[in-house]
Amino acid sequence: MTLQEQQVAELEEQALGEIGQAATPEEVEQLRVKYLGRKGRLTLILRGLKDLPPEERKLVGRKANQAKEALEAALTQALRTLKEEALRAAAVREIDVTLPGRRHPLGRIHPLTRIMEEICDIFQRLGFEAVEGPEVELDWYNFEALNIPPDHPARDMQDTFYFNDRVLLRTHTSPMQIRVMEQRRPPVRIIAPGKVYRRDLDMTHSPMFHQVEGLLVDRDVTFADLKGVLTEFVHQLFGPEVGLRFRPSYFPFTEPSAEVDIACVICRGEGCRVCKATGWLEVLGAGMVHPAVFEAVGYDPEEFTGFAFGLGVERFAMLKYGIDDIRLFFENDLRFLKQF
Ligand code: 2NM
Repeated sequence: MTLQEQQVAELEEQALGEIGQAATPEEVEQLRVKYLGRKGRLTLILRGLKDLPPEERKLVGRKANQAKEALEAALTQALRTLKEEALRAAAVREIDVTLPGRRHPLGRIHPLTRIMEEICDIFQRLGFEAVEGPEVELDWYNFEALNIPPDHPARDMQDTFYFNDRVLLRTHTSPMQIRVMEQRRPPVRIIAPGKVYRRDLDMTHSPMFHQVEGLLVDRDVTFADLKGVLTEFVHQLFGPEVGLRFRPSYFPFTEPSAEVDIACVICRGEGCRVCKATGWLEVLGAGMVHPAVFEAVGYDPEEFTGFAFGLGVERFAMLKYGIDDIRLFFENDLRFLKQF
């Protein structure tokens, strides 16, 4: 081996050693310049080949070119390895398992949904089955079968959303009770929760609101059963101390009919703005199912009696949470909803 060949071999060995030691992509780049740059040590040797005698030029040239290829391969490999290590280190830094977790914003159950579930739970424990049905109803189910004659004020265009003279948005959930009675024989014990629609809008009325209506039909059902069930319901929802009173009233679908008041839950009966200084809050309508309703569904009113009741869910929620404007339930303002 000539002296020149010896030098190339040593240079290659030194360079490969240094490349193996390089700790960063920048250091690798510096080594590329040092050996293969325009004034690099191997570049200078290759450029000096032309001054060598032909025999030596051939031998040293081959050796130098092999060294150049070896260095280029080593540099590329070193760069790739270092970049992979850098990426892996960065990933470890980003997935810091010691960081406390970030909290996701939690949704909440809407106050109306909550009250609705509480109400249904109480009646379900008393043996009532919850049934749901269409909000777009037929005149028959919403009015006719409920003993509401064609000239009754409740049918007025002022109150009811009509699609045509037979099809409408239900104004109460009692149509479901007609549907169930048409399909089953007594005993019937159901509640019908859901959305209802009336042409009405102010602080205490919304064109869409929620009702729960109940129905119990069997042999020998009396007004005392009605009082017992509603008293138990009010006591479970508002507390066992709350007083009730049943006032005579009128509904086309019940006879006799009653309106049910509870002692004002705001002032405990002392008299305040919410109870208009009466000490009482009207919270339920109720009564014994009218014989004409039983006849409409094919029940014999001589064989069966029953009671029914209805309540507005928004009113209950407003009383329970002290809310004075019904529209708050439907604006979906998070400042309101977050409080529940
Ligand atoms: C009320 C008040 C009184 C009621 C009656 C019926 C049916 F279908 F059995 F006839 N369902 N709901 C009723 C009775 C509803 O809401 C204030």
